[in-house]
Amino acid sequence: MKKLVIMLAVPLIVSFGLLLWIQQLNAAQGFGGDNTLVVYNWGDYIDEDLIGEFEEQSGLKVVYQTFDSNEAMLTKIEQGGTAFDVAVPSDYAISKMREENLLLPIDYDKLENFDNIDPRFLDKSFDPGNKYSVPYFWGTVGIVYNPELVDGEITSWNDLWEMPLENDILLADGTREVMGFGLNSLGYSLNTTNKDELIEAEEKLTTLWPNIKAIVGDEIKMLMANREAAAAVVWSGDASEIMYENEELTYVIPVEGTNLWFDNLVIPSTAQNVDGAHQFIDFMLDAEIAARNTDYVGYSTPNEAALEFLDEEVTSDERFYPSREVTQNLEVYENLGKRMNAYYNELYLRFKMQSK
Ligand code: N2P
Repeated sequence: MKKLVIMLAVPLIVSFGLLLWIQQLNAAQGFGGDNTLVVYNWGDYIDEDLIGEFEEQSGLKVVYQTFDSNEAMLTKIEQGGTAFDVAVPSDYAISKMREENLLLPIDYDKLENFDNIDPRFLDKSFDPGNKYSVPYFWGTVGIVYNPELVDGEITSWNDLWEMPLENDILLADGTREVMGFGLNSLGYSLNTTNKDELIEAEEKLTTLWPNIKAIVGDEIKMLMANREAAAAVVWSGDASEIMYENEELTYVIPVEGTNLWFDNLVIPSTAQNVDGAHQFIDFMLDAEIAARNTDYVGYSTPNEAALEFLDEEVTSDERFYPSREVTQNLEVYENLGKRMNAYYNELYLRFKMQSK
């Protein structure tokens, strides 16, 4: 009898396990569906408790995947074979995805909480009328540094070259970010398409290698908190997150200017659960949910209604919530087209290969 039970149970358990495994795999590979929602976001860019709460509220199972650059996210979606229902590209990547018909329009009848967004963050040139995207976080690129480890005050990109910072700088690994500060340090636009300027920027960046300790991803926050480096080129939200625990650190928007960026929620055209995607976007737009998410990830929220739930010390800090006067002098990345993007990537790679 025992034998018979085992004989019957084993194949049953195996096939049940196999079924579950196939379901998970399908969702991850992009064969989502009505009960699943596949979300593709930057690493360290959500309070993961909120995913569970959304699942409970919506009855949907969220398959959550992350990327670490717009370029990686774009390549994956462009290649096809995925079924992300929600993704979080930045400005210039949104414009590129729009051009390539990779996005579905947002159905505003399905969003109750959209009015929570500060109009300052709407109707940008990368998505006029917000036809395809809803603001998620925004910020700048700048320098976070530890005044105890730096001899003097850092105010400019050129300080990275000129101050005694040997083997003491970390860089966030991003083509536009690194090429951008190289260009800005020379007084050029970070959207230049002038090849001479680009080559000059790449050559100047190469001379920074003696000061560069490493080019890294999200671990930049941990490394700075552990005093592994004196300064780092980071997105403002990463600086704010590090500084929350390590008050001696500070963040500066360099005097030569920098990038102002916007990350928005979009629905890729291959989505299998468009209704669920809208539910998720609306959930993230709720004032209290947005406040909790902001508090957790440390980035700046475009959700005006969320501000009242946040620490005023943070939301009134001009380093992280710079005023219009400051942001109007900063540059948003433009979509430079396939060939120019490839050229930026090529130069960035060449710079990286010359590490000491
Ligand atoms: C979060 C990265 C945010 C990217 N880890 C800024 N566009």
